[in-house]
Amino acid sequence: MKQLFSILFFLFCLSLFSQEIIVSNEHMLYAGDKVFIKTIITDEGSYIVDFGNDSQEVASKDKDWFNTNYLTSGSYVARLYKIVNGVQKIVAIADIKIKEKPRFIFLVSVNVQAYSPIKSSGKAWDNTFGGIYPDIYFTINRLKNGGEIVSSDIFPRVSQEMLPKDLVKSPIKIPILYMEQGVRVDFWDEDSVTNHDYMMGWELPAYSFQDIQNLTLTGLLLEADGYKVLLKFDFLEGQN
Ligand SMILES: [Ca+2]
Repeated sequence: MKQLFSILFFLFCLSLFSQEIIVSNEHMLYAGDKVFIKTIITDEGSYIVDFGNDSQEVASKDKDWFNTNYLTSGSYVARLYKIVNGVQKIVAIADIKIKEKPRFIFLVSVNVQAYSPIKSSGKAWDNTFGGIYPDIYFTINRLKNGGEIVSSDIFPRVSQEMLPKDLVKSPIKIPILYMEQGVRVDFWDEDSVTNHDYMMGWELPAYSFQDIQNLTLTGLLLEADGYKVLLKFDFLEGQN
């Protein structure tokens, strides 16, 4: 019984005085990105956190948030040292894995959830022999220099009842650089006889790499004038 109490007391002391290093944006760590690191220090002692990339900072109970970056991909170890009588003693470590920054992002889904049932002129999308529904496709162009990145397949006669409709059959590869410079996405009704009818478009502004990472988590909902389209992006591990 006495031994059990000793063990419990030991564990209690350990929890009270244990120090930790936590890497906050752990799910996506790319070379060159800002990496947030938090130390958990429960006493008033002097500490040094070594990020494992040749940089160190003083840490304490009151200074516990840090950011650093790792310029090349690979495995790193961050260490927290406590300074006791001038001697550094490791009290916590954290493994940090840095991935190569991808050069491409993939558009994996373009989900049309709503579109205006009539053209801006007030007429149905197609004439009587073509049916009243639009034959939808989309294009993506660079904002800079206007070059076309993709023109999708045509999805014939997409009725309101068919919604939501995904217009991506296989992932579309887009250079990160283009996303960083900005792109625009436009939706069209294909017409074989006359000019294609313009449906709706959006300008996607210049993104930072951090914004692009967020897109892969949250997608991008485009909405205006009766149109609603959800774009989903992914880095598709191993395809860069
Ligand atoms: Ca048409």
